[in-house]
Amino acid sequence: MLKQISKEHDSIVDDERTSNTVAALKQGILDNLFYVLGKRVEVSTDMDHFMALAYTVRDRILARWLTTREDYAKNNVRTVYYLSAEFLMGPYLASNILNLGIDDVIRQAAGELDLDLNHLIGQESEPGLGNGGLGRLAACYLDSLATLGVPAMGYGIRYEFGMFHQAIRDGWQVELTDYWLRYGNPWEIRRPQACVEVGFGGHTQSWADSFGEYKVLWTPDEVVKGVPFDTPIVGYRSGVANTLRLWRSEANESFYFDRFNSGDYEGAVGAKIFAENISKVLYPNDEEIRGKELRLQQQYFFTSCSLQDMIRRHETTGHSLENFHEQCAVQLNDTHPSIGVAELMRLLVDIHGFGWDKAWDITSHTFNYTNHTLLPEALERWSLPMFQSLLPRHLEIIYEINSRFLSLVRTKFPNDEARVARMSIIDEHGERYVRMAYLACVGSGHINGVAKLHTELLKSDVLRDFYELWPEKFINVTNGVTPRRWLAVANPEQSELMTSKIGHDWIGDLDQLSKLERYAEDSAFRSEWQGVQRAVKVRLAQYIAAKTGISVDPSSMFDAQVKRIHEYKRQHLNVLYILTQYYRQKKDPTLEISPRTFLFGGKAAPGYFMAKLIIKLITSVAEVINSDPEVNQHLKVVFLPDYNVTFGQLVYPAADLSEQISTAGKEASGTGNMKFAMNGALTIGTLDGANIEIRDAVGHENFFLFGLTAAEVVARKAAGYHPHQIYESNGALREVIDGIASGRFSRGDGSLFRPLVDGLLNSDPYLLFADYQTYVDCQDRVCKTYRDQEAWSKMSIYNAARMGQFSSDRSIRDYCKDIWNITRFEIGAGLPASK
Ligand code: GL2
Repeated sequence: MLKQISKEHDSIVDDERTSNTVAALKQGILDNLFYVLGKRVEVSTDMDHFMALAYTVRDRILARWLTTREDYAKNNVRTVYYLSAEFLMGPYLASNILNLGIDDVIRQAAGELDLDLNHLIGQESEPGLGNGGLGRLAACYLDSLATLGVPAMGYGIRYEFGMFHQAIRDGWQVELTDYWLRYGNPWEIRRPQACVEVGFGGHTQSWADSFGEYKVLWTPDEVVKGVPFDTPIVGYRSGVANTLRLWRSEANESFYFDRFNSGDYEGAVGAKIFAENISKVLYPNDEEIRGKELRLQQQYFFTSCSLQDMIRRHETTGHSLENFHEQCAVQLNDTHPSIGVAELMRLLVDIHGFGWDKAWDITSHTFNYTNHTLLPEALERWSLPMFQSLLPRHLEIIYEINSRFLSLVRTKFPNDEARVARMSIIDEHGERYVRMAYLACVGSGHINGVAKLHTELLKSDVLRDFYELWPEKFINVTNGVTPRRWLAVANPEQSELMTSKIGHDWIGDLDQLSKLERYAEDSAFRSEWQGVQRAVKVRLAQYIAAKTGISVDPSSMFDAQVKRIHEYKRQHLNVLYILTQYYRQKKDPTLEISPRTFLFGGKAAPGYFMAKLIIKLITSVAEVINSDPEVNQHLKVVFLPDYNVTFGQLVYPAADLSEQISTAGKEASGTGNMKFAMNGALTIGTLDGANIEIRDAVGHENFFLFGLTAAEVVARKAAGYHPHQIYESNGALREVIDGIASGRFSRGDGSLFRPLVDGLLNSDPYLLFADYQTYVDCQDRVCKTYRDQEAWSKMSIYNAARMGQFSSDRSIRDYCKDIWNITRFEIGAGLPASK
């Protein structure tokens, strides 16, 4: 009976209720408003309308979501599991509408209900479940996996509080809580039946069983429940909807009530708090993880939940765990989930009864590791006592992995104990630590960097010993970004123009953009291109005025640096140039300079004093320049508060110039650099991260290059770097630095920026002074070029047309081919075959 009803229901789902006619969509919005939100039209708000529309769109996703899952199971497919502590998804509505291909009908349906689609899209607050590039990359990859029809699932944490909101008060960053779930989340579905349990603390006991086999029992102190929340990830017109499964930690009822019933009220409440805290908040530190126990709890929590879930799924499709690695390719997005290596060993050996060697064979063929950073302070390590008290069984397993691994090192490199000490997963120098990157390297089949230079530096420096041991494990996969969100959704004006010339295939195949190249020489096209750029800039200017009260001139050059605030990214180098221009203009008001609007956006980690001071410097300089009538006709400086994905969608399309000015050898790849160039911005940049590949792709003549190379940076430091000498010998630089130090930009307070100025004069670890003059000279070339709008537009078109390789579709193809061994893509009905 139930079957019968369910069949009828399916056909209704496919045909009537969720069809894509304007009438059905209108009905869907009204029904969801009434039946799901419990609101009558007359009293409904903008937020209600957004929610009703979101549910209406989700209704159109459900059938393909379930079918995708069933098809994967039926076809016995090898599946990619992308484990990431961060998924910075951005708002879903516009992207889902595009990927489903229902933009026109939805717009019409909304219009007929007197609703403005763009306005509704603007109501969605984004889930800020990531810090920056790393989390956003994970989101782009999910989009591409679904678009290419690759069986895949993202696993992470459903943080209750995401990345903080940034307000600017008196020029300083202030952090405000992000309660993104305030109005509910229309995209997710809670799946309580798929809950798992995760243990923490306690002790282990070992014994030999009746066959003489060594057995271990771990008895944790605390057991928490992981509850999955699933969100569909719709592929661009691929018929596929994959799943993002995020885990929420909750108190395990039986543990909780046991304590409660036995009168241990404090213990009961403590257990509940312990459990619920785990998925409470995202750590807002980009690239620097200090020894916070809660962070390790988070990492183990979501990794264990995910591996248990994979094993359950694997077994329910009738497979033996012996071939787990043939069906499951697990990607570690940085070291955050690398505890998974020890956890899978534990599950296989302790729970499922495998011998060590077989378990290791499965484990080391399951995982692959992506490294995302060259900064030494970002390489995670956990103090041994803390690790031991939280994960005692895992530490034993890591000791065993390490001892076997070090024997291998000794065999390969006899009589080299220094190497053995360097490579040990346990850092024995002084206080003892577990080195998570090493655990990831030992337990993974492949190790990849995220841009060519980055991978080379991993091989020659950060992971050199591992490269010498296992050169075949190392591989480069340069990052990419999804053209769906970053062009089609973010820049409808430019998209429409491109589509009018080359059709819309570029959205699913970004290499098609090369067909635009021939239009670069076409002056009629260039003037259309300029018109589009102008319209997009007007949109951003209106937004800036509304948000900050600053009026900017859309015909000035929009020069943007939006990214996390970090010394290595050198937002303050940009400020040194702005002040150089300021002094030039003050000295000679008749000086011809192209009007420029400098746009900054980005958050500083709450405990990172220098980054916060850089924000204060930018806002202070902005205050002086924007209110000085002698210069504010030519120069404007804007700090855009609370930079996030939504905001990025406004900024990337509107920029003329993209600032990618990190010290060479520090930025692993960057992905903002790609988003800007795709949208036609020209780059001023160093030879760092993916800038190098972008420059090669767009043509050296279409890229403003300056600065030391990574090798020169190292040589310069080795030779003894004296920033003070540069300051002494460069008059313009001296004037700028003295100006900052004097309090000229801080209402006379000469002490405010002292830490920043002293840091530069005395050590300047990121070599701002060494790159200062070439940066200024390069900026002068930028100004000159911008005066010739025809030349600029030509360069801009070449930039956009040559960015095909920076689509995340290309990156995902690389991962499939070189790392995951998934070769066939058949979109829709026939899915990729198993290996
Ligand atoms: C980062 C790198 O800094 C950045 O260069 C890279 O583009 C992204 C994605 O690979 O990863 N590493 C990191 O820890 N964060 C990044 O953005 N937060």
